[in-house]
Amino acid sequence: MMGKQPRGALVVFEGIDRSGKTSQTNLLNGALSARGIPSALRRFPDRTTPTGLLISSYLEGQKNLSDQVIHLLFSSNRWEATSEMKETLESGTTLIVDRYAYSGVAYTAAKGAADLDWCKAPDRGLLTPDLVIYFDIPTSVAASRAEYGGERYEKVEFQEKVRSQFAKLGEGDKRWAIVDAARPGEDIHEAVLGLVLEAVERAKNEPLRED
Ligand code: T5A
Ligand code: NA
Repeated sequence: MMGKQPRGALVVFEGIDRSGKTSQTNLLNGALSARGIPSALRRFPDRTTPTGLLISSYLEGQKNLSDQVIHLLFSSNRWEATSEMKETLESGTTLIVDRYAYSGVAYTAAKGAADLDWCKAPDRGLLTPDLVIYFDIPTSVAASRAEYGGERYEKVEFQEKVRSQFAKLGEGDKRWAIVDAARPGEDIHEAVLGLVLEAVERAKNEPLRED
């Protein structure tokens, strides 16, 4: 009898602005394809959906929303994608996700407007990542890579607060892997690929969780 298709892994990339997530997620997607491992890319916020359009105009400074409202919109933007993500994973495709709920918590908590429990609550029940790759980088290095544009969060002092929130979120989480993202791209890619290949194997024998 034919066995059921093993599921894909849910791999999430997190880090402050300009830490290199988009460059590395693209490289990774190509490397998995080259190995015959089915994979797909996704990024949050997905600016193309109705909630994404609101989020985008908030980030561009065209729209003001309270800290609570924007937090819940970011979370809704993830919930909107959940059933499609689940189908993709169950069809055997590994999902490479550029930002997820950890960004949601870290950026809002960095504003000091709400406690951690409140920040985490709306994302409870989302698909649980098999691996979270956290790109650790000093804010000064990230800021020097390319000029910060005009978006709301692109200020060194704020990014510093986000970075300390990320560090706290990863503490004690077995799925959290810290990658030094201040290195040349090829070195980062090599580290990432090793972690992801392991996660793809592990995911084959573990049920998909939603917690
Ligand atoms: N947000 C997001 C929340 O507040 N709550 C949430 O729930 C979510 C999901 C989204 C903003 O919203 C916040 C977080 C963000 O502030 P975005 O559109 O996702 O914004 O933007 P970012 O993810 O911040 O994307 P960036 O473009 O800023 O950064 P990346 O993707 O981390 O970096 P990347 O790959 O684009 O690289 C940046 C530059 O550095 C160079 C690249 O060529 C590029 O110029 N570079 C390197 N240079 C030297 N060495 C390397 N190793 C390099 N890697 C890349
Ligand atoms: Na990006």
